[in-house]
Amino acid sequence: MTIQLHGAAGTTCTNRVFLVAKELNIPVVLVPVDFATAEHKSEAYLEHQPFGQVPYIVDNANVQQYGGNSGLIPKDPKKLAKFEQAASIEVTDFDPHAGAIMEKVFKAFRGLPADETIVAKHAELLIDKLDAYERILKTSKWLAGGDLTLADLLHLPYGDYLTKGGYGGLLEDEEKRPHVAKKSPISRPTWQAVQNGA
Ligand SMILES: N[C@@H](CCC(=O)N[C@@H](CS)C(=O)NCC(=O)O)C(=O)O
Repeated sequence: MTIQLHGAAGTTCTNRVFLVAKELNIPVVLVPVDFATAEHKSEAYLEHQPFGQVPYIVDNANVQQYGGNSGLIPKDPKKLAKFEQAASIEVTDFDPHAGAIMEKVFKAFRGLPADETIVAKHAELLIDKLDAYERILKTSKWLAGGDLTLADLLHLPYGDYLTKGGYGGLLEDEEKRPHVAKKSPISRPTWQAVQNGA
């Protein structure tokens, strides 16, 4: 049975799972969750995702079997440690700031004004963080070393909202952060497919 991805198209967390499924050639079908009616907060939904967040997947097979040899999560202990570090950097140093800027886009969807002071503060903090990314990528092909890992892919959906929020220049500044600008996996066909909803 095809795996069901219960999520909201266009949300970063849904797109992350969608992207990884595509990288691993796993067929998934998107089952839309209606944010407008707060379906993700309904009792029925909370049985699957106790935090009332998207996405969750329904898979009758064993989820662990996927991606085992894909290299997206390295097996070698040293490479695994580097991967854990890179994934942690994404979650703690990138997502909170990109996420705050992303709120601007989501508020605009709902016709609400963004708190520009908060957005500007996080953009400022993000610049510092991206300088650190530049230091990493100056000597490393990808975030966790010589091979592309899940950590590099995790970057894309939030990065996309930086662009949509008018802050894409931070990622594309070839003068200030040439390695960040050049080493993005943004051109991967799988990411293009996710963006096209395919
Ligand atoms: N750890 C969860 C986080 C999921 C998450 O934060 N989802 C957001 C969308 S990107 C959400 O559903 N937000 C709505 C809410 O929290 O009410 C995951 O990675 O799947």
